[in-house]
Amino acid sequence: MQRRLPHIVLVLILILFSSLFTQAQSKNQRQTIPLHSGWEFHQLTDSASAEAAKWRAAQVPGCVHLDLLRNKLIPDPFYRDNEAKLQWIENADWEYRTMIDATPELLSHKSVDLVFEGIDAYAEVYLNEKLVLTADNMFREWRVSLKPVLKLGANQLRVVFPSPIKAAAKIAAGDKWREQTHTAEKTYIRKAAYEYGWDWGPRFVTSGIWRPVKLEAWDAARISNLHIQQPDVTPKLARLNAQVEITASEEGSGKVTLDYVHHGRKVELSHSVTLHPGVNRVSIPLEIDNPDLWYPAGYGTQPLYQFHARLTVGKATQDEATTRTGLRSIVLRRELDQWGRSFEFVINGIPVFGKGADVIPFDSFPTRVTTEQYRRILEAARDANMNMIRHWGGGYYETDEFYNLCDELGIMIWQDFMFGNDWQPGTYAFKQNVEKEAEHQVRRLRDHPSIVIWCGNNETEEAFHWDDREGLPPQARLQMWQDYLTVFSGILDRTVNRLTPETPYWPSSPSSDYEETSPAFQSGDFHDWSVWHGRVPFAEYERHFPRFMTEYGFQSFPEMRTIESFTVPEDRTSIFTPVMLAHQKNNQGNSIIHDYMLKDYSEPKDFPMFLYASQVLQAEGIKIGAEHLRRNRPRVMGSIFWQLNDCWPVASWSSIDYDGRWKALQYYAWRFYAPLLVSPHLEDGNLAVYVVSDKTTPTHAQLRVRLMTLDGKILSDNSLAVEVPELSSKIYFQKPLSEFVNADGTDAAKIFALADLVIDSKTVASNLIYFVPAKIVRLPEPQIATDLAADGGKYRLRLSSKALARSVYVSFGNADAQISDNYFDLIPGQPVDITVTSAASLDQLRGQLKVISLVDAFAPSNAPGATEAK
Ligand code: BMA
Repeated sequence: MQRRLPHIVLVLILILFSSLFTQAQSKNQRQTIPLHSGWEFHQLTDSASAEAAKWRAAQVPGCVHLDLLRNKLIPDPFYRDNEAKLQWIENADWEYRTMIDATPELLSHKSVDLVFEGIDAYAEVYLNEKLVLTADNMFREWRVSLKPVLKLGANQLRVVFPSPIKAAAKIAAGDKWREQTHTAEKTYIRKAAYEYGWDWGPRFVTSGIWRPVKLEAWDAARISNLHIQQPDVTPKLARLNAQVEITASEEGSGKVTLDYVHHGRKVELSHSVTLHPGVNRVSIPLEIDNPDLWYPAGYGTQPLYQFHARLTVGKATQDEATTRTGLRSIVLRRELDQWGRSFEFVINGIPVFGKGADVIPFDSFPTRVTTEQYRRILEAARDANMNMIRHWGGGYYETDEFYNLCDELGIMIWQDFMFGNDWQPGTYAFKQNVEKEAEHQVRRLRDHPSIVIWCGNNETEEAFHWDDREGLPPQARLQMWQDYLTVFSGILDRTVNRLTPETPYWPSSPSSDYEETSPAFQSGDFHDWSVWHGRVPFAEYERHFPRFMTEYGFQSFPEMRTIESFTVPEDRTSIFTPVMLAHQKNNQGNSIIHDYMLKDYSEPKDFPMFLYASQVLQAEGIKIGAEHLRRNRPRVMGSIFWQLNDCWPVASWSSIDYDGRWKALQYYAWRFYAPLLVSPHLEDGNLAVYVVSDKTTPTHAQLRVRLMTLDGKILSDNSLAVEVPELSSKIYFQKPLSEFVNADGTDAAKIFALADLVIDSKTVASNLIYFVPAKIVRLPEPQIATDLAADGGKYRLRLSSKALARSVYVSFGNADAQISDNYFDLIPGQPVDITVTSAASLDQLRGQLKVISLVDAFAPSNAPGATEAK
């Protein structure tokens, strides 16, 4: 028998070999060392008390406000009216520090860089008391070589944040034009605009190392960027270029190996490179036959390709990089047509109607946003049949995680550069700063297939006419406009074109690309604020025909559970209590809601009912706008309402509140953004029933149109077979109103029309319409019957009603329950089943179940229609 080495010896030998091997490998390979531990912070001012000046534990990435909160030095910033009490923080100076342990191994590398993926925003960075960096832009990556300053052993890294308010004022003072242009001081530091407060957000001007910070040690060369350019993508063939950017410290020759997997097979390509000190660019052309194309949600799947690049110089691997992308072609089609110039996104050859909402930051303090929050909100967008969001310019460029999720969910992104409303400085230094920011962000984000457009700013083009700028001396105005064009139709446009030529660029939202001086709805995108800011009725939406709508909205309150999170009972007596007003950031916002409420319905009977009715008011209003926009495809090719989410608990235009709870609008969006929409509409003295299809194949269906009394009597019932072409909107049923309204002397306030689209006996879309304004309709007490039963691991709730019940709202008190539908209409005689998912028992749920509908929001004597019906 042969002698065998004992098992343990074999294992030891293996370990020894593999460690030798990894050491040999890592000797020259770029090393990344996160610097997230050991941080401390304190307030830095002469007058600071000993207590404030004490060093305390800090979290990096993070910010001053969260560190103060964690150390219990401030109360919860979102609670009641605490915001006002915390304004001192922005005027103080702050300091952070940690230690870097430089080992001989670290110092043996040719280069050791300190890399901040983001610093908010004005900061001075010292290593061992030597100033190594001054940062003034939270949207840039900052990289400095520490090699000359690092010493063996302990090194102190210190980051000083002077008050951003004072730092900005100092820089602004250096701009000789400022007196004439009235450019706001804060804009001289590139910092998220919403930190200074917005009409939905509190003011928390914070400071901090808000993105990861690390050391990067490398030798001959490192891969500084990997990008997959997609010059020509068709279903048959994708012609791509892998662009590998290599930063080298010395002359040399190397090899780049690129690999990816296609249809289960690994493909590997190699390319020799001659390296020179500095930046080297390598382009590796590749072709993928029958590529798996990436589609927006609703149009196909979202396959993603992972590309991996390895750089070797001599025998040693110097660096590796990966990037993930989806293959698709994008055209922003802008062709002359009978209405002006089209504005439609054509993805893989399909003109896609953009359906969605504007997205604002997920929190006033971005570093605490969790993966769950991103998922919850973005999946909710997808679940509500949205295929596009506009990532609004007053916040910050989101995390990789956010964009990855959008890629996976098929949510297209209209990506603003981060300029929100304010006029921007025109100094040369500012422009250079912006160019570097754009270069960094576009390079960082360009492989995300979800980004279908880059846009210069939010409403800055419009802002030229604000704040009495019309009255400025002509010479100043000319200079300002010149500066504007340099940034938004020069620098940013060029940067996008250079770095991601397949992605369209648009100068501003809204804009007509300078084709219109005032909105004529012929060209470009539009923000419709006639409703809300202009205080006109919701019906006004139907008078506007933008080619692409990027903002329109109406506020509502979050539901009671969310309100309870920041209030005490005395705050919850009316929408006008001081704390409720502190959580309303739009001037007069609660009064605007109240005015519309009285105009469209009447006074809700109490505070909880006001919250509910405000959500219905919002949802019904936006529904008018959204259906109008969809009915008008292809003239209109996008409906992005303001806004999807909140950054704190507040009364706002959002459809999902800060706690992630869906408002009525989110459920309504699910219906009005469905791929098949049936939309009854009163026009030219007719009842016209449209069917809108976003499907890419024709639909055969039955269209059923019924005229009913509010208490359930069917007055007429029409059914017709319809053949709905793909990607279309058309009227399929039309009748003069006189036939409905005057028939049998029927009172117009007591009837409604119901349109259903039925495929294989299944109703796939349903919608109703009154013949008079909602205020005149006197809804009967519906007496909703409920039946809650266990059903598999879930529950089934059956609801039925003898009379029309509008916006039926099901809740389970404090029990957490997921409800498959809510804020829906109950048609008399047509029971509805919804699924309830909850950990609570059947008895608990039964005990807490509450079902209300619109009539319940008003006292009977005061209900809509009460006076008219007498
Ligand atoms: C537009 C947006 C936001 C704002 C919203 C509501 O101006 O771009 O700036 O929050 O309207 O007023």
